[in-house]
Amino acid sequence: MSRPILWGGGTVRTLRAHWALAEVGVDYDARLIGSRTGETQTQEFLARNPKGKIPVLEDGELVLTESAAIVRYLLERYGSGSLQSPIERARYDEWQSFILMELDAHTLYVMRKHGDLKDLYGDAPAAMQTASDGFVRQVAVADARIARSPYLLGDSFTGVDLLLATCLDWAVAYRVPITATLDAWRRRQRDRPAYQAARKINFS
Ligand SMILES: N[C@@H](CCC(=O)N[C@@H](CS)C(=O)NCC(=O)O)C(=O)O
Repeated sequence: MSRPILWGGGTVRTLRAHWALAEVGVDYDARLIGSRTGETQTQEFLARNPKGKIPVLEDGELVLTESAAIVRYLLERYGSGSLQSPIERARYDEWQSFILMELDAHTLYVMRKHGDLKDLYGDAPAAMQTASDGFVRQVAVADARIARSPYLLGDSFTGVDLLLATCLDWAVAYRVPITATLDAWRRRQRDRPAYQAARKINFS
């Protein structure tokens, strides 16, 4: 079978997919098209993802969009430990929904819209502040969890740890204050060789 192809680079969401590929050690072709460059709007790309967004993974017949779905697929398809029981899968889904909605979409992405992209979405200092405060309030549950467990689901690194670490990186880049516990945990994830390798490719 041909090597997987990963489309997209340069953002936190594309980093998630590169990181998952590095974790499982699969060789792949990186097509490092960028966000808001016009490269996500070509016929060639839209044929793969009509949403016009990166990342996109191609693996054989499978064309998969959405960074969290790509992470979960890669770790389950090529990784050593997959989620075994309905309860483990439920807990994974619970963390994944929380991270994508409360940390990524409702707070950090609001800051992106009214910060970096304010020319498009409008300057809204109050929205920036409430989003930052909202992140701090919501992420407290992850803080409490990792204060008593090495990873969100227990003793092993899973896709939801990868998603959380990327949101913490994103928060730090936006100067959202995070606790010493969260920052130490984030730094431990950044020490993973797969994270380092993925960052080099994603931000090259
Ligand atoms: N929910 C999607 C969001 C993907 C997304 O919004 N990607 C942005 C870059 S981070 C993008 O491709 N925007 C279109 C563009 O900028 O051309 C995911 O997590 O994969």
